[in-house]
Amino acid sequence: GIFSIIACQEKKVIINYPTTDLATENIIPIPLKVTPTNSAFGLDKNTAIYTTQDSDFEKVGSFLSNKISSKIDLDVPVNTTSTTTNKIIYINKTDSLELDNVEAYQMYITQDSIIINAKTAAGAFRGIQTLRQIIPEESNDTLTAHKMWLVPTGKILDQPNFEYRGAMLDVARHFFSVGDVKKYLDILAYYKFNALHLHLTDDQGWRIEIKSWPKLTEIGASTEVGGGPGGFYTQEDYKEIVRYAAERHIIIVPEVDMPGHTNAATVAYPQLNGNGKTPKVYTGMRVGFSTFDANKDIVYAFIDDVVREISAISPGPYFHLGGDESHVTKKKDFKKFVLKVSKIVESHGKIPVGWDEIANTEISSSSVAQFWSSEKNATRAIEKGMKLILSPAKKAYLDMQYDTLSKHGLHWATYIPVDSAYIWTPETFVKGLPKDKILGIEAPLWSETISNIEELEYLAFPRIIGYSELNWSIKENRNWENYKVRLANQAPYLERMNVKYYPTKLIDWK
Ligand code: TNX
Repeated sequence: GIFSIIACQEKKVIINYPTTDLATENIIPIPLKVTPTNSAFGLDKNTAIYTTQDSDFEKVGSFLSNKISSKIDLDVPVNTTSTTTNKIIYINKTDSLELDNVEAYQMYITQDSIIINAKTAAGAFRGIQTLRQIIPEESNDTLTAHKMWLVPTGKILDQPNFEYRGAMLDVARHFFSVGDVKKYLDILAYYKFNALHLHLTDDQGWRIEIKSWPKLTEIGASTEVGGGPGGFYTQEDYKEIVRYAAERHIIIVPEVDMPGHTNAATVAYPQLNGNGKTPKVYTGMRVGFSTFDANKDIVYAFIDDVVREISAISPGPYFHLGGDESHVTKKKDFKKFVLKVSKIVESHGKIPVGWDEIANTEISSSSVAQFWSSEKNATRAIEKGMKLILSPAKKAYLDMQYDTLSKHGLHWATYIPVDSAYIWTPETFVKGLPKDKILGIEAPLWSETISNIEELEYLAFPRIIGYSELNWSIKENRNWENYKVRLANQAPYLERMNVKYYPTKLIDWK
C-alpha cells in the first residue's frame, strides 16, 4: 500500500491506505484479466446493492450484503427504495458478456459504482467473492467520522479454467458434524470451489441415514477409527448440507464406496458380505479387506435402495460409487459389480463417478474416473473417452503430511509442502489427456489421522487455497512467487474465520 504521514498536532498519525492498483490486489484465485484505473470507490454508509429482479440474483445480493456486514460491520441494503444512497453496487444478469463460460463474470469498478455482470447467478456469485477479497479490512479515516473503505477501481474479466473445482471430505474414518461441513463450505465458496465430495461410507463407519435399511446407521454408524463414537447424518441433516452448499453454488457429490471399503455395511447386514468371513467391527486404518458379494441379488436390491434414497436428496449431477482398493474382490466380480452398479446409478438419473480402478470395467464412457494413483488406469480411462477428475495423491492429497514434522497426516504417497502442492500443471500432468477431458482437480481429505475441525484445518489450509488457483486460473497467470505473496495476505481472512491453518515457514504470513 501507499503510506502517508500526516502531522497532527504533536503526534504523527500514520494512515495506511489500501493500494489503488487493482492489479496488485491479493485476489485468489487470480482473475483472467485485470485492468487497473488507479482511483477508488469509497464504500460507505450511503452505498446500496441493486440486483436484477430475479430471485437467484437477489440472493447473491443478500449474500454479499451479509458478508460486508460481517467483515467491516457496515449495513449495505439490497434493492432498497431509500433515496439517500448515492453509491451503488449493481449485480446484473445479462447475456452480452465478452466471456462465454457459464460461471464468467465481469466487474467494472469506478468512483461511484461497482457493476458486476454475469449470465448466471453462479457467475455473479463467483464475482462477489472477488469483490469480498478487495474490500479492505480497515477503513481509511481515522480522522473523520465518515468511514470509507476504498476499493481500487478498474475492470476485471474472469472465468474458470476448469468446470469442476472440488474438495473431498472423508466423514467415514472420523465423523464431522453439519456445522464443521458448513464452515468448510464457507471457505471453499470464498475461493470459488463448486463441488464438495462427501466420502460417506467406509470400513469404519456408515454416515448417512437410509430409511429402508435402518441398521446401516443404528449399527454401522457407531464406530470410527480409534474407537470413538462415530455419528451420521440424518436425511434432514444431509439436506441441510445440500441446501447450504447450493446457497454457495456448490454441489454435493455423495459417495458410497463399494464393493470394497464396506465393512461397516456388512457388520450391519452380514448377508451383503462377500469375503467369506464373519464381519466384525473395525476401527483400524488398514484398507482392502472387505467386499460386497457381487453375485447375490440382495446386494443389488440393497444398492438400488441406497442410490435411490441418496439421489432423491442430491440435486447435483453426480453419484460416486467408489471402486477403489477392492483387493479381496475377484477381478471378474469387480467388473460385473461396477457395471451393474453404474447402471443403477444411471437409472436414478445420475452420472457415475468412481476412483480410477473403474476404468478396468465395461462402464460407459459417460462415467467419470477420478485419477488418484494409477497412471495405467488413467490411460485406460482416456482410451475409453471418459472424463477425468484429477486427484493425484502425490500432489493433491490433503492428508499427506507437509513434512516429517507434521502433527497429522500420512506420507505413503509423499510429503506435500505448500509450494509443492501449488507447483504442478494439471493440464499436462497425465500424459495424453486432452484438456477438454479434464473436469478439474479435486483435493481429497482422508480422515484416518484427524478427528476434529482444528485438525481438518491444519491439513487443508493453506494447501486447498492453492488448488483453487490451479482450478480456476489459467496456467499463464499462475506463478508461485506471485501466489505466495497473495497467500500471505489471506492470514487476516483466515484468522477472522477462526481457521487454524498450518503456518508454514515457506510463507511470510501477514
Ligand atoms: C487411499 S485414495 C485410499 C483411502 C485412504 C487414503 C489415505 C483412495 C481412493 N483410497 O482409502 O483413506 O489412501 O491416504
